[in-house]
Amino acid sequence: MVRPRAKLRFPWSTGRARLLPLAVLALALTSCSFIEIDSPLTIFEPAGPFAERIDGLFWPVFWTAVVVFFLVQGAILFAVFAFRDRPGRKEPKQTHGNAALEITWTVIPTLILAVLAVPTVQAVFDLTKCGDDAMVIEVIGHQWWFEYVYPEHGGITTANVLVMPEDQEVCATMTSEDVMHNFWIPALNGKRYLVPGQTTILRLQADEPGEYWGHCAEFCGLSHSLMRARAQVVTAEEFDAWIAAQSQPAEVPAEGTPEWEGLQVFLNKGCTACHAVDFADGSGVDDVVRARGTFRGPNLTHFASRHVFAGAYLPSEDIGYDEALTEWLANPPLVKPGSFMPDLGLTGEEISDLIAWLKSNT
Ligand code: HEC
Ligand SMILES: [Cu+2]
Repeated sequence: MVRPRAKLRFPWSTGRARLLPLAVLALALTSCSFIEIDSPLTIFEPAGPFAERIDGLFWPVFWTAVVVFFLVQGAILFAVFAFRDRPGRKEPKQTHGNAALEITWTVIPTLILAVLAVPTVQAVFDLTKCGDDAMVIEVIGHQWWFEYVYPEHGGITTANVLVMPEDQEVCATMTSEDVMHNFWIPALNGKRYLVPGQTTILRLQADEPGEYWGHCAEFCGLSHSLMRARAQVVTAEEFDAWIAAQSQPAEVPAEGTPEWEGLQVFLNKGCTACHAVDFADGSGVDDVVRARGTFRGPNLTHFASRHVFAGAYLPSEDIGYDEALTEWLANPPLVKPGSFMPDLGLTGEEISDLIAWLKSNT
């Protein structure tokens, strides 16, 4: 029997619509971060052993998938074209089920998955436990900034920028003070949750000094998209110098200077309800270190040494440091939606004095 043949017309087989598949492909490709080399959150530039471990799993799995994809799609296309209906062709023999074929196409994927599972499971276990020589740094998630505490270095407390030495494993010991967050510095390792009331760990290590960007990877509220992380990897000597500098208490500025005026604003406008600054005993300023475990903002003792603030979101490409700080102090929730630092109704002069004082906290 010769069946009548309908001419197939797909919407994309006519006119300008022919470009549609191309446009879809282009759109799909733009989502591949490796095309844009500058992308700070690319997973394709591992910078240390733990990220390399994951990268080393990714590529074999990827290429296996590529081979399977082309074999399967090739077989489908071959069947479609080789056995297509043609004038004069007889209806082929109809079959149902083929035990040998079905067992083959079940066993082969099972074997592939079993082989890939061995290094995968090994890596999962290896990345779950920190090494014995790792340096512990606590990472505490807040809406919307990361706090870092160095328990092996006198409990130095900082925010936004995780300073760590090169070639040294850091055991990030992580928790959250509010909702779930997720710490992710793609060049150094995969993602791991920060869970309130629990401690999770993440191994971090970088081979070279440099700046590695990260981001909170769990939707955690209004300003989740502005909750960034940054690892500043330095040489061992630079790290020791940083520890020494951060261990110093904050200095009390000379009376009458703008810095001193700024400190007065800080002490008298309610800032100390949320922000700690570590002054030396007997410095004449009350030691305003707050107990941990309560609601708090970033420790401001060495604020200016961090160069970024508000969850490493500011300053940004289009707004400089002083300008960003002015906008921040004038109305934080306007800059960072939902921010728990309120608009404290500061005057222009109070803000400029505060900035002078904040910038002297190096
Ligand atoms: C109710 C609590 C609260 C009060 C009061 C408060 N802040 Fe904040 N502050 C925060 C929180 C929370 C953040 C972090 C916000 C973020 O990044 O999302 C912050 C961030 C900051 C930052 C950026 C710090 C960094 O490293 O990211 C500065 C500077 C700052 N506050 C200064 C002040 C000053 C000055 C005052 C007083 C005029 C003040 N804050 C009052 C809660 C508060
Ligand atoms: Cu978060």
